[in-house]
Amino acid sequence: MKPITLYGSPVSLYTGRARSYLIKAGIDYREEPHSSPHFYDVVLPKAGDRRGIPTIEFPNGDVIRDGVAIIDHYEALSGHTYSPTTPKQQIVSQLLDTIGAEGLLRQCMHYRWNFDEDQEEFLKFHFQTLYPGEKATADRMHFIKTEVNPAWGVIPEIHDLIESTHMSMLKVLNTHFADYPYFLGGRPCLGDFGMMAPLYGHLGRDPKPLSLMQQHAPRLYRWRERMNRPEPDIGEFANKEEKYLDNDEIPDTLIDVLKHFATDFVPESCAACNSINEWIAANPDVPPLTEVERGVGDDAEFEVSGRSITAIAQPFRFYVLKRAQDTYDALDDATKNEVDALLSACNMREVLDMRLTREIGRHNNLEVWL
Ligand SMILES: N[C@@H](CCC(=O)N[C@@H](CS)C(=O)NCC(=O)O)C(=O)O
Repeated sequence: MKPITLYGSPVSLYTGRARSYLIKAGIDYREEPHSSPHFYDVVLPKAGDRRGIPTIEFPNGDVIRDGVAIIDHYEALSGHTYSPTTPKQQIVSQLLDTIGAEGLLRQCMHYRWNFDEDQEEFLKFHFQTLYPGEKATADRMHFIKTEVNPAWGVIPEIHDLIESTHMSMLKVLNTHFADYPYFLGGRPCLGDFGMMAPLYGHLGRDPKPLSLMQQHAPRLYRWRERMNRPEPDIGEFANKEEKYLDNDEIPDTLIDVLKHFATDFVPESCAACNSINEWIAANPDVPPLTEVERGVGDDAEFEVSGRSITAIAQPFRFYVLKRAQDTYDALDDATKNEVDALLSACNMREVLDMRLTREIGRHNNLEVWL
């Protein structure tokens, strides 16, 4: 069988999630940038005309755009090999997937764009590949620094907060991965792949945050290495069983990780949900199958550790989060109580109630309002 093509980049946040999945699932692929005439002329029209990575192209010409959709495709084909089947582990995996893909953007963007002395040349090289030509490269880098960063709340006033949050995150993740090779034991779950989005392309590879991870969180660095290797790569652990923990266990070290994420993820999700729902209420005439924009409505305004942050409200976060909410809704009352207790202990219970009032689906390779 011919390999599939993965349009992506080593520096891309979202490519990191799909690539790791393809490696672990043993799917033969070849990676290339999304800047070729073939991509623009042949692939892009099949990708809903939305230029983005990761996008994959099959040998027969079929195309899937979006990392979540790529993993959904292979999970459906394989009988959901990387989706835990017990309720707490399934919900935690889906939550980690959401937080990884959408909840750590400020750390990712700060450590990418605010350390020029350490990494300007590195970034220039990579962005040249994606946006060929000196001017196109410089324009794109300038645009991200001056437009995207502030829109996502990365402003000088909170650089210190982002950095202290990052150092605490390294600590809790390092402690977890000292005891377990993956989030849920001896085998990666969807949450591991979601977490590879921020923790590989940006925070585990750009020179500045890479050195922080290697110095302060060597066991987390090993996980990030392990996640891009086809074998389990768990030789240093006494327990070499390649399976999720027994009895639907969520270890204390993972509760500490989730508690850490809650400090930022819960207030931002709450504010974004309110803002998007206000927009939905004010725009009832948006026709079904309209593309969901990256940000809608007023910016989300919220507080983290007593500091005010403003960031665009991104519906995609809730498209992914809905999976955990759907899993919860399908449980019987006794199991719901157990999940409630677990998520309360993680300060995360509220996220199960943060729901958009209009559903998001997929059509023509785009996320759309249904
Ligand atoms: N929801 C998408 C997001 C993909 C995305 O935003 N990718 C970024 C790079 S990490 C991108 O493609 N930016 C625009 C571009 O490079 O053309 C996914 O999960 O795959």
